[in-house]
Amino acid sequence: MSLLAGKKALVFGVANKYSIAWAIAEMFKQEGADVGLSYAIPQLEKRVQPLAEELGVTFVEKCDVTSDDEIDAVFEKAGAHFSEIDILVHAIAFAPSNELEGRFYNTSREGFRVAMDISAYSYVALAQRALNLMPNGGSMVTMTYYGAEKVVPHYNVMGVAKAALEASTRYLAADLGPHNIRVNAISAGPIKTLAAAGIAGFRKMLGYVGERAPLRRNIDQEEVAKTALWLCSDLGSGVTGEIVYVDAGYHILGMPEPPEKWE
Ligand code: NAD
Ligand code: 0WE
Repeated sequence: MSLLAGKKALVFGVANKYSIAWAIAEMFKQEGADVGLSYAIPQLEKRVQPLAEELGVTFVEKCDVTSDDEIDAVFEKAGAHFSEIDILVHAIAFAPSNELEGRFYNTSREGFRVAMDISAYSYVALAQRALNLMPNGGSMVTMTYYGAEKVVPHYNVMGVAKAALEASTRYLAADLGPHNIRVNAISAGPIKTLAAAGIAGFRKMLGYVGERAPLRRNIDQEEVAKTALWLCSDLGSGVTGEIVYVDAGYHILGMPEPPEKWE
């Protein structure tokens, strides 16, 4: 098929083989794209480098998105390596772990700032640099979650940050549309990745959602990657500013089916 033949993609957010970003990188490579990878901290190099080699990816750079200098440096290197890019993938989120337990009203000023900076502003920061490498247009995609729109217990300040991320997706789409750059977000159902591993009760949450979602199951990284593929290929040419759900339909429910007859 080779839906991305001749395309160049920069993928941010690979931590290990379970990362959504990794599934997207694999699929993009399989569809003919030239892929570059970026990871957050030096300790991840030993995880990401072998994955990159497995794919034959030679552009692997560290970038902590809290640093404008590191973002500038990685895009300078990307410009030297790729000269132009067609695709930006943003699969990054972080809130201090103490903010993802207890009540939202206890959110600290610092926890709010960090969650917003890393999980929402970073998409804007990467987009403004990517724009300079996309003279012929392109496509950008980020990862969001339903906790942006409805209250999900303990998602707390991450829900607020995802709401900002989704609004940023729309403002970026409006600004970059005239440059023939499309900007979208994928709202994924829960998946057991590193970012989910530390969450108390995550397995129970997977069970709850999987039993009630219209498709009566959970989704996986590959299904997210397939949607990233159509959004970033010519198949998505008319779509921008959109939040696309890859959640087995969970978000359409107003009230889940009762387990048995109610009367
Ligand atoms: P993951 O832990 O594999 O990926 C999160 C990435 O964010 C990691 O690679 C981490 O290094 C990176 N990151 C954190 N702080 C950073 C910083 N300062 N600079 C650069 N990178 C930084 O987990 P994942 O589930 O693949 O998460 C990817 C995205 O998908 C996140 O935006 C997450 O919110 C979103 N998402 C996840 C789920 C889920 O259930 N796993 C559901 C919906 C959306
Ligand atoms: O976006 C996410 C998780 C993002 C995340 C995860 C962590 C864990 C480790 C952000 N910051 C941190 N900080 C850490 O220290 N998801 C959509 C997965 C997720 O996380 C939840 C969920 C779901 C779903 C947290 C509480 C409730 C539900």
